[in-house]
Amino acid sequence: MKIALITGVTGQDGSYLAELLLEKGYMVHGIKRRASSFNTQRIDHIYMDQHESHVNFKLHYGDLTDSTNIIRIIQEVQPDEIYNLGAMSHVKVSFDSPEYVANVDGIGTLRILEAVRILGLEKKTRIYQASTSELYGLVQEVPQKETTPFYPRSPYGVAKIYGFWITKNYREAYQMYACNGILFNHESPRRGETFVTRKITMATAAIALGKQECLYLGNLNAQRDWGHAKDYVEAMWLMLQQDVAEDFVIATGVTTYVREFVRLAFAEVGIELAFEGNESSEVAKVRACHHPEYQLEIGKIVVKVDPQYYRPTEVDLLVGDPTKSNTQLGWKPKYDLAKLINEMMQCDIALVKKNSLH
Ligand code: NDP
Ligand code: GDR
Repeated sequence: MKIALITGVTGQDGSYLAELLLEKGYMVHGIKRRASSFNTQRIDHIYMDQHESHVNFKLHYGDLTDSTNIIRIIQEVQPDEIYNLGAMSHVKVSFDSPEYVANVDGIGTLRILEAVRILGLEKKTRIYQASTSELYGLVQEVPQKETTPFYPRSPYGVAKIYGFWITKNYREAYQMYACNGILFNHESPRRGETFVTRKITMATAAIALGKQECLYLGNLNAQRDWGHAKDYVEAMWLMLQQDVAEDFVIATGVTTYVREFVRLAFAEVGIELAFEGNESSEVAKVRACHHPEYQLEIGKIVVKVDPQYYRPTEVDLLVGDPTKSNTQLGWKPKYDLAKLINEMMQCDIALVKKNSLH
């Protein structure tokens, strides 16, 4: 039985990856942070009571800022594969706590690599590092691929660039099997509520059901290459099953404006929008309602731009070229944007209805 260790197991990707590895017959260990209230909602459905006889999913308390604890857990678990998904992952918030992000997202990666080396596990343990399309930042080339130069635009992107290079350096210096997945944005019904896609689908559901008046957003002109997290964790696993460790771009190859994502989410509940104004004064009004259940007043403003959500430096356009992962890993996403938005909207409509009952 293969043994995997996942940092960030309580996050969006960690939860889908844990499910995937359990399905594949792995013994899965995850690192969770101590919090003042429960933070395991995304994995509660796969967690089994430790007193059951057959337990193949185990959680350990830990934090990427604490080397002693990282070393101790890796020593205890002796993993065949480590997936380093733990991070302060919000780009806007990284401007508010830049030193913390450097510590967790940058040095945290070093702590994992060093722990494996200190414990003499270089030949046994394969490492996946959660790198990101935020490394590309300011547009240098479109679409972005493995050879495109990096130009990060946030403390998050800068911290992750350290994680990228230290992973590559340990691969070259110590012949470790360590690779970077340069993943473009991926979403799901489990996406954190403050990322733009989930913020939109949750608000659209609440507005359609009469529980919220208006959705306030920042830059509607940003373009992102959005995929589904379920497809992307499959690529993480594939990257650790190759003969030679390499870095791969994981993307759909299709980019969409934030404004268009808003339009598509409202269209899912039969609400047609008309956008008016520009940049910081833009609004979206209801043009028509085609769903018998969700009837809003025509002309009602349901989306407004609020510049407080702008970032000091923005990443305007991301679109990945997945040719290398398509050909070398045989990876192809099963979800397109329409299917992703449909799933997120269905889940958020159900969630708002459920919460309304309490
Ligand atoms: P989430 O924000 O949903 O999850 C992040 C996870 O990291 C959570 O489990 C969180 O714990 C944990 N974490 C945060 N700080 C620490 C810390 N100091 N020590 C240990 N664990 C910590 O992110 P995603 O699942 O979306 O992303 C997974 C990884 O992939 C991240 O590294 C992210 O930067 C990267 N990435 C994500 C992309 C995306 O589009 N989703 C694209 C490219 C890269 P808690 O639950 O307690 O907060
Ligand atoms: P991103 O995701 O920064 O690409 O990072 P996010 O969903 O936060 O933003 C995407 C784009 O939407 C614009 N935007 C808003 N964003 C948020 N969060 N809230 C708003 O109200 C809003 N309005 C407009 C943003 O300006 C941006 O252009 C995500 C994270 O998962 C990272 O961890 C990961 O590395 C990258 O994707 C790839």
